[in-house]
Amino acid sequence: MKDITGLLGIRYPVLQGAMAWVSEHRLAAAVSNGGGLGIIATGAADADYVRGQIRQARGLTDKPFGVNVVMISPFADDIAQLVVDEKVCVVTTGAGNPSKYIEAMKAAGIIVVPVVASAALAKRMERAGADAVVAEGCEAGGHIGEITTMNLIPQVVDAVSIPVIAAGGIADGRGAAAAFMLGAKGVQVGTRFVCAAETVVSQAYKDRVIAAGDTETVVTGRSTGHPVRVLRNKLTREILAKEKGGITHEEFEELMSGTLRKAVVDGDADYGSLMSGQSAGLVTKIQPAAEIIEEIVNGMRAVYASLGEYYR
Ligand code: TUI
Repeated sequence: MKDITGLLGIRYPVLQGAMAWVSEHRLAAAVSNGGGLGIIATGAADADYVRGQIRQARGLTDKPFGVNVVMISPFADDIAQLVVDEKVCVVTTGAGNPSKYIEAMKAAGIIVVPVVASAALAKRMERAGADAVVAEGCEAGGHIGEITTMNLIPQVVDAVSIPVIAAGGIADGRGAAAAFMLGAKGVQVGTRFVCAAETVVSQAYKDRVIAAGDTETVVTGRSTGHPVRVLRNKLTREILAKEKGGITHEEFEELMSGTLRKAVVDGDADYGSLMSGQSAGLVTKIQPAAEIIEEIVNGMRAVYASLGEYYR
């Protein structure tokens, strides 16, 4: 079973999901140095900030790393041009359709891997020239689609010929092995890396992820068409109550503005947006990124070894 290590130039088929404010150059470099693919999140940051991040990452690793472009960012055009100018190895995209950028990125020699939440968009990405897709189920943290990973992965695998990387709900070797069973050729892990030792994430945010059980996340923004999975807190209680009463997209955006920074940087676990996937319940400690990758890979090997008993 060929995985995506050859395509991406990495040792293990494990990508670190882009997480705004969380996956800046230090985490991305640590993941790449650990044999996975680190990905710098750009969120709603401008091109100058992102250029600095790329250059600092290059100072910390000589391994390939990626940059994520968020389609709903006001700076998406600028970031798409920047990654071409900087000739970054890999670009992933999120929260929209990146078709218009793919040709220029491919011409610059970039491996382009859009994140999709449906088989229909995966097909469109293949036609537009994408090298692979990340199919992200709604167990993931942050901005999500509608379909669970268990159902999305095999349907995307059937819909396209390019490699499919699974995301959403994968935090250990068991989840990774399950994703490969569904036809994925790699996995992307987000939430567990929130608690990597190399992140700049506030201790309060990390503590909440570590303390979280299986039912600790909620989805805000469903009523306004921008569903985002986060850990429940005072902010989500107020937002969800307002959504029940009816709130416009603009009012919602106003209330949420700056709340991710509040969580990651300021450590406000009550009124910050604690983006997290449902796999928070599987995250039990802070550990170096390289150790997280090793544990996932060794866990996968253990699953495969145990399967032998039944399928030999
Ligand atoms: O993109 C994500 N997760 C995200 S993006 C994000 S934005 C942000 N938030 C706070 C601060 C700064 C930035 C937070 N979390 N995951 C990938 C993903 N993409 N999930 C779902 C989708 C998606 C959804 C709809 C992709 C395409 C789509 O429709 C495309 C179309 O037009 O058909």
